[in-house]
Amino acid sequence: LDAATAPLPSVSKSNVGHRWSDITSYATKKKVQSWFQLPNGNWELGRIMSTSGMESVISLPAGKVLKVNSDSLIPANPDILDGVDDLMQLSYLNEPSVLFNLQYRYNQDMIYTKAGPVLVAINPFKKVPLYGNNYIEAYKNKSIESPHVYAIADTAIREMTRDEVNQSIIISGESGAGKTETAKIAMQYLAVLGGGSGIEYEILKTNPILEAFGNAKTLRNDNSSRFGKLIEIHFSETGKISGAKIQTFLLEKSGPMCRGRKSNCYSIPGVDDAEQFHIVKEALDVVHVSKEDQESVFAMLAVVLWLGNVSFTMIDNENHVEAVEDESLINVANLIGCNIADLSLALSTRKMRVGNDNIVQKLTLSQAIETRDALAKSIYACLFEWLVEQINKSLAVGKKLTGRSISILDIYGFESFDRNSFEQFCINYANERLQQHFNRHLFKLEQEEYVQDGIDWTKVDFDDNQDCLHLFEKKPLGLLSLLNEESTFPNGTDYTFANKLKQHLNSNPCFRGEREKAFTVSHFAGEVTYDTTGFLEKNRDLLHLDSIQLLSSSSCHLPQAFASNMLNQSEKPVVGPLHKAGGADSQKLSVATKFKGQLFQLMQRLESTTPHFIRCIKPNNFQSPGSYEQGLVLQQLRCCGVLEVVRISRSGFPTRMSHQKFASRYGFLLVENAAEQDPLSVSVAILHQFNILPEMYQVGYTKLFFRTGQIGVLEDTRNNTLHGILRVQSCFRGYRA
Ligand code: AOV
Ligand code: MG
Repeated sequence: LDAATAPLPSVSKSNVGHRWSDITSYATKKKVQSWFQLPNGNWELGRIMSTSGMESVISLPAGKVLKVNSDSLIPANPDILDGVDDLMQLSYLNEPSVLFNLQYRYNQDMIYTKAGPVLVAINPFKKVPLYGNNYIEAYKNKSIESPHVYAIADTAIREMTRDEVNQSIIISGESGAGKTETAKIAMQYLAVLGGGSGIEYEILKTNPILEAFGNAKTLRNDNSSRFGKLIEIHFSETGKISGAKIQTFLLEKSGPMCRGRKSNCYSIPGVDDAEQFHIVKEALDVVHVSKEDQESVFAMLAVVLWLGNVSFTMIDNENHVEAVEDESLINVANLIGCNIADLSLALSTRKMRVGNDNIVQKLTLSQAIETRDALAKSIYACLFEWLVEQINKSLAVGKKLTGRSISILDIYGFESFDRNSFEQFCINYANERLQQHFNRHLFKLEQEEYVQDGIDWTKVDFDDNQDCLHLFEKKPLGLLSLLNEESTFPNGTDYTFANKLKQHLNSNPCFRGEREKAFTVSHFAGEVTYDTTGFLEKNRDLLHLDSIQLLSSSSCHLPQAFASNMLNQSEKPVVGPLHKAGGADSQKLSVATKFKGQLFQLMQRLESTTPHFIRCIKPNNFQSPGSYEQGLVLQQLRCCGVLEVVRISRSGFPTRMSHQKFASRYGFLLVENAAEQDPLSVSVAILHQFNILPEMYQVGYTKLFFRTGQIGVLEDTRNNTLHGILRVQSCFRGYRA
């Protein structure tokens, strides 16, 4: 018992968990397990044999005995906590304990674990027997309680019905971590529980369509989403799905297109293209895209592909070119429904106004290629938007949206590659915003529970990522403003942009100028270095009016619709064929501005919902089942702030036990018989007997709230006492025999 009454380490806000040296006296008396980090970075569970001064002797599983610095040891949890389904239940919260707990579960196909209010999902990269109607039924009836996407979706439905507040399920994680699959699993649950009107079937069918047009194979994921998606599913008062609305964000158009056109990758093992094509066509039927429109859709895809084959020949010695009139050019013209000559001109010349004169400028090879690719990208982006619009029309037909909705957000996670460009810049900015939402919300919720149970609670402020957001959003001297400003300068280049950033932002702690044209941002999830090459061009995303006019001259309705869509996106549509010298076109909103606008709108919508967070984790980089790389998992847990959340929660009183449960579990340890007393009195007597310091716990109306590690100490004492009793009993039996 003396171990349990030994002085306990103080818990500071920043305390990651207990360092071994804090509880040396406890450690030496009990051969408690501890984590030891091997040279390869992995953690192994050892048992401490002895400790003297700063040195400890530990024995590792393979029979190895090591003398190590005591400070390098991190306490492990008692065995009863192996594989707990909520990380909050760990007495010692530290990285190895969390990693071990998740791995322990993962090895048994328990891929879901709670981290306090957050669901952690580890990608199994294989079919796991956790889904389907039987499971859905079981979660609905609450006959299964283990963490699951279904359980999250169920809570969302219940809270929506109970509180009449819109809900959101926010899914994040790295590329390939399983966000899109998780979103589909959540949709499946909602479709079954809210099914009946038939619209649920349409909603499920939007997935193959959006994936076919908006996903691409990348190095990290064979089926990587190149857009962010929010699907808002509406329910009627009787709990039936009444309609839905999809909003997409920032389609990375060069991605899927280049992969389709130039990747030389035409097949993926296990994927039958013909079958997938059939599924997509069926899905288009379901969401009421007519056969005729479907033909047009595939024609537009063919345009994008054929455009990639259009080539140019030199026509003078100033590098000017004209398009080669071959099969590709003819096919593009036919499919768009325009003249071959018009197409040829649109690709190789540009109409300009210089002073009062209208002139036609011939394009150089690189300008022509740029124009051709810009046209292909715009057609592709318009096609995607058009499809989303058709889907939305179908999902909302004749149905009044009720205001009772569950939104599912499937967005790209933080990306940090060897080379990071404009796309990563936007994606990471979006994640920074989402992270802020995450922090603020979880922190608030946590504190509300304390208030509800009436415990003393001084509000803890959380050091959020506002500084980094400021770096992006501040006007006029923030990353986005400076980018937009430079994009409007005719003489602005990536180089001048990078220099401006360094000039104005170097004093910002989240910013660091790098050599050449690069800069580094300290994101919530870590530092990312961006290469500004192509930033201005991608931000301007200009499509020359010649191309837009070409499309509007088309005899087919899709290209015409695209052209008017492109003109509508301009802030001040420029009428007439003429351009300012320098080649700038209509005053189009920059990509960054548009993206920021969408993001603000998204945040506003999420802000009015009760959020449920799911963090997806990728256990290895090979998309292979059964392999769990501790380092990789740890990096993601750190990145997406899972440990942070548990840690924040633990700076409060993360362990909760009802008076009743506490009294019955530890009451027998009392020296004085307390059998007659009520649970609260028994609980208080236990706390006193074990000298649990007043700052280590709080007594609420219904529960006891404990700081990190408190239950672990009591639990060990309980186990040792039970062990002692057993030993005495067996000795006694031996004596009698
Ligand atoms: P992502 O959405 O997070 O990546 P996906 O949801 O596309 O990742 O998952 C990648 C792959 O992992 C899927 O194609 C499945 O093969 C597998 N997978 C994921 N979750 C499960 C699951 N619960 N059960 C079985 N297999 C699963 V990206 O879109 O690239 O960020 O932009
Ligand atoms: Mg995805």
